[in-house]
Amino acid sequence: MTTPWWQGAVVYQVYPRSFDDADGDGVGDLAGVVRRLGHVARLGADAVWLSPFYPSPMVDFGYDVADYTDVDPLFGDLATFDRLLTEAHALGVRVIIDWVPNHSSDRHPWFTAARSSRDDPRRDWYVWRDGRPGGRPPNDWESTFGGPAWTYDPLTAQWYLHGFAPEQPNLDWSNPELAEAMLATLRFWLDRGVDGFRIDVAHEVGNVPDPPPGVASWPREQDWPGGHAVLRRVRGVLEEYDGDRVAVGEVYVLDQRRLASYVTTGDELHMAHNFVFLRCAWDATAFRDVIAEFTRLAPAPAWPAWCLENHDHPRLATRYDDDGRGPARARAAALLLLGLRGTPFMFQGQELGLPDAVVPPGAVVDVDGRDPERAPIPWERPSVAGPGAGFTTGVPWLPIVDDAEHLAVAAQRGDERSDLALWRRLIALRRESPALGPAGAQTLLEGEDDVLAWLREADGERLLLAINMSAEAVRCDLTALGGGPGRLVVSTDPDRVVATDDIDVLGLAPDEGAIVRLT
Ligand code: TEU
Repeated sequence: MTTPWWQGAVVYQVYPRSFDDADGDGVGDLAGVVRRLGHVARLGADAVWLSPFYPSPMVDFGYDVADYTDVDPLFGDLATFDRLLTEAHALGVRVIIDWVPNHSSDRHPWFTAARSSRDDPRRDWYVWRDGRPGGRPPNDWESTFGGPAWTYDPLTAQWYLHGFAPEQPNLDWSNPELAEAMLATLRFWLDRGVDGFRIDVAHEVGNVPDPPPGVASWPREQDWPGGHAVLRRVRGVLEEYDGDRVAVGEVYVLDQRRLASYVTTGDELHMAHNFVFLRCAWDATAFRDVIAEFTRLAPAPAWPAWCLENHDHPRLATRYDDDGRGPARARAAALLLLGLRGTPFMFQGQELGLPDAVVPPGAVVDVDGRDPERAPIPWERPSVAGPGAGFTTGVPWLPIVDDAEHLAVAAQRGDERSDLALWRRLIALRRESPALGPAGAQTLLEGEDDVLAWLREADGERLLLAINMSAEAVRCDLTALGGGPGRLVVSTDPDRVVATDDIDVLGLAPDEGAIVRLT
């Protein structure tokens, strides 16, 4: 069996609103993505995952979809999407798109029809229930964004379910016509040539059970039993096509046993994002335990997907910055992400070590306060390109990060000490190294508590990777760690001189990560 492309891929998440704005309206667009594909290709990424670009009222910035088979005029049109696909493929970059099967927008024509009458043929494409006496909702479930998960619709005098905003009514996958209509939207994009899908809240899709007696609240990170059957049907659609089309799920469950159940049967998701990993403290033991547990629960041929940033979470440089060490930790985290067995998913701007932007109260636009991590990419130095930092000639929809002058792509390009140079180096190494590739075995090493260390090996190549997650310098005896002498090939510390002689002891500065080629 040949290795599917996505097992060897580095996937780069593009959040189109904030990537590049080609038409100067302050919001990024697909034409902007097209003209920056070279950046993605030069970085060495193998695929992009595009966050939603569908027609949308933008209550949740595109995760409220009003048409699953078109492009919002704000982002362009289908012709621009096709151009994106063609140009990406010409550069050897695959394209994965976001698919939001759990809910649509309340402006989707399906919902407009559904709410028009209890007898409408589309009524049961959504989840309707009678309220409790006294004008109370069917139960006390809360939505992820806060407030009740039910909204009363006066015209038909029933309540509809929404796990997120009231403008995002849940679709009812137990309805066969809805299921067929949604699966047809997958075929629409597969026929156009997309390489796969990132499935939004994959764990909440499925038959919605009536509230179990006595359960008042809807637990966060709920997964529904019916969801697995839905994902099997999604997989079936992907397998109608050639080319190893891939499904990666956003499975936001914090119990790795349940998480693993989405990827171990071989007929559901190919990969699932691991939020236990994303939510780890900066602590070697915590990371080691998560990796070890997932590896045990999801052994080969199941395949891990690792990510540490996305459009919903504070960026690494900010999240791990409690003592001013965020930037160094973000660099070490690059080595973690790219050095593990599994497919790394990175978020645009992670290669620049971007922190969150400072968003003043008056500039907050997201329902869930996720604006800081969604700040636009600074392509150019503001001193050269003006306040839009090469992202836009207009007024950016969110503030640009404070230190864009030094963090901009143009400022980092050509600087060997930059984060961008480190990412390129690590991705290039990953590409040429059998040990870091899909066939590379992985062994977690026991050693210093504060050092996360692991071995990757294939075809006689042995690489030892180590990250010092403490505030003290440490010395790792390579032989004791299970290695023997070796040669330092990469350090995440820009001040470290990578010498060419063999070492027996690897010294690591606080928050430094390194790769040693064992000899
Ligand atoms: O996220 C689902 C999800 O669980 C998030 O709401 C997450 O808990 C929260 O953002 C943490 O702050 C997906 C999308 O990634 C997100 O952008 C959407 O808002 C959400 O689904 C609804 O579609």
